[in-house]
Amino acid sequence: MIQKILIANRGEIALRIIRACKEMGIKSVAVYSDVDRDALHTRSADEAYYIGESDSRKSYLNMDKLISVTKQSRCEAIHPGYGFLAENHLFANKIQSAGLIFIGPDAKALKLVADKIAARNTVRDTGAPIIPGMMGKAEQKNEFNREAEKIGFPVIVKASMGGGGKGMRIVWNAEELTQAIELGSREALSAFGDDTVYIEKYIEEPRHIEFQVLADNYGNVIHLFERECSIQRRYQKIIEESPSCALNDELRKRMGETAIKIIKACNYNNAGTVEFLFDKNKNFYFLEVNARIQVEHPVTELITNTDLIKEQIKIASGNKLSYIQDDIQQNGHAIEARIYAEDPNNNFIPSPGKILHLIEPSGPGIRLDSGIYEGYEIPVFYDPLISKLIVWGETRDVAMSRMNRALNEYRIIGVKTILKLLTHIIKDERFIKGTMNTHFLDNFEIDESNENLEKIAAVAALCETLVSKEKHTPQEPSRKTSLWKIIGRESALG
Ligand code: MV4
Repeated sequence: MIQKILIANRGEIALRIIRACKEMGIKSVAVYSDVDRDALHTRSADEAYYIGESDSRKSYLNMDKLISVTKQSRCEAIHPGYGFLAENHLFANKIQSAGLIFIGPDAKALKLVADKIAARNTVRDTGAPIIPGMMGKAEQKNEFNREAEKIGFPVIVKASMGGGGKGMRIVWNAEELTQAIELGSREALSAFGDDTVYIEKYIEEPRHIEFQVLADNYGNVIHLFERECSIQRRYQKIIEESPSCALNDELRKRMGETAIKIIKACNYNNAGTVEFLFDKNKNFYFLEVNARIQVEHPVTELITNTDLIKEQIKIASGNKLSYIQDDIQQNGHAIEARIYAEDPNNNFIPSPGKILHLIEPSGPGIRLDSGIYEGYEIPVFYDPLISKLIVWGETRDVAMSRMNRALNEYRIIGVKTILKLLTHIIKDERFIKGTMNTHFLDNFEIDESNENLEKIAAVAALCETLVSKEKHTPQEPSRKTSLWKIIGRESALG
């Protein structure tokens, strides 16, 4: 087994990996930028090394620096987490060339699944369903017009090296096509350094359902069932759950077997996710392979009783899978809500700043994967995801009530967050019935009429805390409804 791991990441996922290392008796090494000197991951690892300026290009994306610190600290392996360099095949290659272990897929598999056209070809050859569309690069511009007529409108323009929706364009008729190709390929070039685009049939109002897989270095592959990830905005997931309300046992079995077939065809190893689009007629289509541990992995861990980070480390150490497919059972229901420090009333712009006051939910069925603490300053430089609240219940109803209860316990004062939006989402009839699709949050309006009252109460509550701290005397309860209740999610007026 690997004895010492460098974690090339920050925030909640760095902490998640450090915790797995501690439980496995593996030494952990954190890396930090200027602004992350006081971050939790920096404090929690066995050792921490400074790697550069706050701009991630100067620190968390600096491959050579990361590899030199790995050697200097005598680590044998690097865990990339998600984002940053997690799916970069050049990084995986460099690590291997340096005689170190990349805790993730082989560079070759990473390279294959990053190329959407190449992945579509590999998947088609397995007989798995793919979205009707182009299977190669267009040699001439007029090829797009011919293909679009063959596929039928609407079509979608995608960047072959793309991800996260960049370079994507929905095209409803032939007149719009030429410009969409032009704009899409320009956007693809600046975002991915490659202007290759292709077109597919546009699937309207699909659900996004993905399967977690584990593959060892000896060709053994299992799936750990699905996650429903349809509730998102601008390709950023907000709520995920497992099982998905859309699947029955027959579909679930078919999709799981398809995911395994795809992973085998790609010679993919370690943890990964096979994404599917699921249409109104219950057809599913391969979308892409995510070659990393994902943000929403805890949902799978809670319903399958597994630890995916430990499995990643064991696989990278050269162990065979410790499970066969029949060992993996779905038990109960899990829901994850992502807490972003963003302003829901101002187009979700990031809301960096100091956490002035923090109360975290706990109790039965609650898991909180968080990277913050009271007094911590959320930097502007990185992703605004600050914590993940994951709940488990024996049924979906129990999990939903538990999520509601936990969101109501949560208090984050000092920065704007989407906490309140989350409480509205889980009370939405479409969520309760489980009939959501990827357009769930389009035109989603919430009533923030108590917003001012909350602000005033927050200031008053802070004053009260400061005064009581100064006096060193316990605060007498002076009113029936505490200020803390007012600033909570349950309105004191209601
Ligand atoms: C699609 C699609 C509909 N039809 N492809 C968005 C991110 C990128 N990875 C793939 N995406 C989509 N591809 C076809 N042919 C709709 C989306 C899409 C989406 C996919 C998954 C999760 C959320 C989404 C939100 C909007 C659009």
